[in-house]
This record gives sequence, structure tokens and C-alpha cells, in this order.
Amino acid sequence: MTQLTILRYPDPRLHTVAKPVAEVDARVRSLADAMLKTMYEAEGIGLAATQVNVHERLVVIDVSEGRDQPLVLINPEIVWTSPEKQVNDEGCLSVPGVYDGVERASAVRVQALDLKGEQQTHSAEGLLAVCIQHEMDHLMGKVFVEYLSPLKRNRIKTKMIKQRK
Ligand code: GNR
Ligand code: NI
Repeated sequence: MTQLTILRYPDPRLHTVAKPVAEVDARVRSLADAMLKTMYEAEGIGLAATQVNVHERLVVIDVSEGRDQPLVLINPEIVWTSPEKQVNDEGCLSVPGVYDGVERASAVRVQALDLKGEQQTHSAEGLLAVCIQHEMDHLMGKVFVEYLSPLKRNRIKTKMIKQRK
């Protein structure tokens, strides 16, 4: 599998809304595999298909210390969000070097297909809950900097364009 390229903000393709995965087949499994490799190489804790310019509802996550607990979520849907909220510093592989506070639900429950095509429910809190919500946003075409003030966002945009190689 060829190395996947991560789109960088402000690439307009990051604002594409993803379509459901039609079938969990060999193509999807190999894409998930390539996304996990790309995520581990970039030292991220999550990666949405949107970020590698594939506009289907697929995300990979690993928030474990040992980087050995991959989670693949296909057609994920958040089925419950806690009323409690929390502000956490977030970063994004599509916005390298930028970290800022975003308010999210403290806990979520997400339903998704796994690589066998079986429906699973995951209850998440802490960093995993943050990451799931961050990745779900990518699938909707939303990047975390859109939660920041227009002033901050414009500064980030300018910085990213200057850094572009
Ligand atoms: O690697 C990542 N770290 C991170 C830290 C705090 C909140 C969210 C994230 S996700 C990010 C990887 C990424 O860009 N996923 O879309
Ligand atoms: Ni991201």
C-alpha cells in the first residue's frame, strides 16, 4: 500500500462531507490498514479518511501509551453525549504545530462497524472521547480551528500558508 498524504489546512477538501462506507470489504480493510500506518508514522492518536482525501465514514484511533490498541470505526455515529463538558487542548495532523482549547462533551457513546462488518458500541471518556468527537467532525468536513475565534483562525491560516512546501 502506498503512503497516504495528509491534507493540510486550509485545503478546501478538508471541508468535504463523507459518505457512508457501502460495504466492509478488502478495499476498506486495506484502506484502514494504510490509515493506521500513516497515523502511527505521523505520531497521531487518530486519523479520519477525510484527511487522506477519501470521503467515506472511516476513522482510525489509538490513544494507548504503547501504540498497540488500534481502533477502526466504520460508519460511526455518536448515540449519546454526556451533558458534562470539558475544555481540552487539541491538535490536528492537518494543522501541524497548532494546539488550542476546544470544549467538547466529557463522555460519548459511539456505534460503528468494525473490520468484520459487525456493529459495536464503544463508551469513551477522557482523551478517547475527545479524539472520537474530533474525528467525527472531520467526517462532517469540520476542522477543530473552526471552534476558535476568527482572529485566531486567520492567524493560523496565514501561518499554514507560509509553512507550505
Ligand atoms: O494526533 C492528534 N492528537 C489530538 C490531540 C488532542 C485532541 C485531538 C487529537 S486528534 C490528532 C490527530 C488528528 O488530527 N486526527 O484527526
Ligand atoms: Ni484532526
